[in-house]
Amino acid sequence: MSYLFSRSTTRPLRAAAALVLVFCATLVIPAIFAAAATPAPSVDLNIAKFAFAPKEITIAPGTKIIWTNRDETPHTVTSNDKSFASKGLDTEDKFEHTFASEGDFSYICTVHPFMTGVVHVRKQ
Ligand SMILES: [Cu+2]
Repeated sequence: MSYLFSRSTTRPLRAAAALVLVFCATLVIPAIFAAAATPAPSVDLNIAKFAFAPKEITIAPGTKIIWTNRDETPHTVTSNDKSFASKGLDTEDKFEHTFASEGDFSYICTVHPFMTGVVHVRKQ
């Protein structure tokens, strides 16, 4: 009698456990793909005619800026607080930096210090 009783109760339990597993999988699997399919936002910024273009920009935290030197002359992207600094960038060289936290980040080209730019990082 006890054998019959245990058999009749484990079956529904197993079925319930299987349902819970399937339910969790339907929640977790799409979340994994969504996370993988959402890259960090990025913004392209040019260095052209001895200027950063745009010279001033506002972005959200976590955004990556990619500078590309469009001039025939080498330039750098060097922050005044030294939180980021490129090497000398030749024509079409790129430099990227991701801004994790809020703040105002001014930068210059160390070869031509009259070239200035500023990145404002603000929650939007
Ligand atoms: Cu320069």
